[in-house]
Amino acid sequence: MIRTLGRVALRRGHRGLLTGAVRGLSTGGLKEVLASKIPKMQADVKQIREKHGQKVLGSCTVAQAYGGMRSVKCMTYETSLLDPMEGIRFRGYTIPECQETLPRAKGGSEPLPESLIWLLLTGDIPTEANIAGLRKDLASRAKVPDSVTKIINGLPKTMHPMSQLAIGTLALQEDSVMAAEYAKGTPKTMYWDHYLEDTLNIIARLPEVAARIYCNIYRDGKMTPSDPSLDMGANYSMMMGYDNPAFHDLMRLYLVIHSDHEGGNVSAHTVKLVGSALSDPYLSLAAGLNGLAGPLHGLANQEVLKWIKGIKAQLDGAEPTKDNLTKLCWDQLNSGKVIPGYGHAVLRKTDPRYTCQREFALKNLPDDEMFKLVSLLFEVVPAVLNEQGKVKNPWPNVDAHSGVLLQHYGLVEESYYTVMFGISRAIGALANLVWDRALGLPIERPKSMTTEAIHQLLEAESA
Ligand code: CMX
Repeated sequence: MIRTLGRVALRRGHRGLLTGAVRGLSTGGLKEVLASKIPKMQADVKQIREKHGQKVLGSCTVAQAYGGMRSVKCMTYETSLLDPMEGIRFRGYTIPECQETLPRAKGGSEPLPESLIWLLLTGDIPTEANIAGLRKDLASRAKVPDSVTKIINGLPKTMHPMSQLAIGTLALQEDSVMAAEYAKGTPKTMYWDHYLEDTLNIIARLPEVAARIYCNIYRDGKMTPSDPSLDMGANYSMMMGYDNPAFHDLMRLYLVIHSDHEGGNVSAHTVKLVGSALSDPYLSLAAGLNGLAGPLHGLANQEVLKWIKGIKAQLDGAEPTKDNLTKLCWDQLNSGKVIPGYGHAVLRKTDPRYTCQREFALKNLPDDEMFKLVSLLFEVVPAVLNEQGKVKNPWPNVDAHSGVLLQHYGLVEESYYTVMFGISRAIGALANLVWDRALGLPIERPKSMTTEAIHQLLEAESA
């Protein structure tokens, strides 16, 4: 099949793609699909750049330059797009549409993460056969080298799980196809192929690295061996010691919804930025994970659970009410802290990633005490934040809900939560990175200004 595709590519004159299509492992049909789509997309982007290169997408004000570049349209990102009111679309599909359309595990009710990997990489809803091929391919890549396991096992148990995940990702880098091929002088037309190989190897291996970190820190190092015949959600859960099918379904949902949130967020943009220097996917992802580990970004899921546990402790057995929760929210704000899990730099409505987790809870754990607390906070926090009058978006984001679901099934160690976010974010950010290389995007280099230079600009304009 791969050879046939190679011949077709040669006939069409895609010499770079020919070599791309014939090298390495079969990817369960995935590489073939990409190889057929990339030339069309390359031609489309070439035409847009030639014909409309001077069209202005947006401007950048002084306020935006000092203000975290909010809303400045200055990059492309192919795998997802975020609308402030509607929320995320993965390759054009909303979360409810993904839940409806993407293939599920037998007996499960949430989309398979493998189906999202296919969707993000190709833009197509996969068939069952596509998924079977991809799972087989990922299984063939899943072995984590002993040297990597040794490095993870040697880390102090007190080191934060996110630091361990970044180290584990870097330890895997020794196997980078891109790094090895670049050293040999691979042509540019092959970059996407090498990035795809690395991406699939990372996606296949990272769950075991993450599960080992979990078991080392919280379970005396006893890890259930990987069973690559299971889907990614079930296998990752089992390796961590969770055999409840409902938890496996939650894990599938978790891995799908955290995967991608367009290109401007800290983790996705870091992966894109670092990758633009042709740093291989391991190096790029490790950098992105370090951004995800910040409390205003992915670490917020840890902070939410800590905060909610603190609320419970302060209530000291008293029934949570709108009144006592309102007071505790003000205490949090008045102590100079943010309310974790609320607000967003782009969204201006409740995050659909929050909503789908709430629906999961309503279906599976409606009587959970912590879920009831989170639900009551949903009624209280937006009013408090609105009254405070600073936030642009008082509504909950993805992190306001995830921990409460996990703790229901026994995963109570909140310092681990961001690791799971990282496993998922790897899927989206790396899928986009493959396309960045396929489209030949150059190294990123936006212009910065000093305050002195801004003064000079203003003086020149007023002269
Ligand atoms: N609690 C208290 N204050 C908040 C707030 C919150 N949840 N969200 C925003 N604010 C404050 C900001 O700190 C800012 O205050 P200053 O003017 O004093 O600096 C002001 O409101 C305006 O901020 P904004 O424009 O509404 O929000 P930003 O785009 O600057 O920041 C975010 C977005 C997510 C960092 C912010 O809402 C926040 O800190 N939320 C809590 C942390 C969190 O949940 N992060 C996870 C986001 C999702 C993710 O990436 O995983």
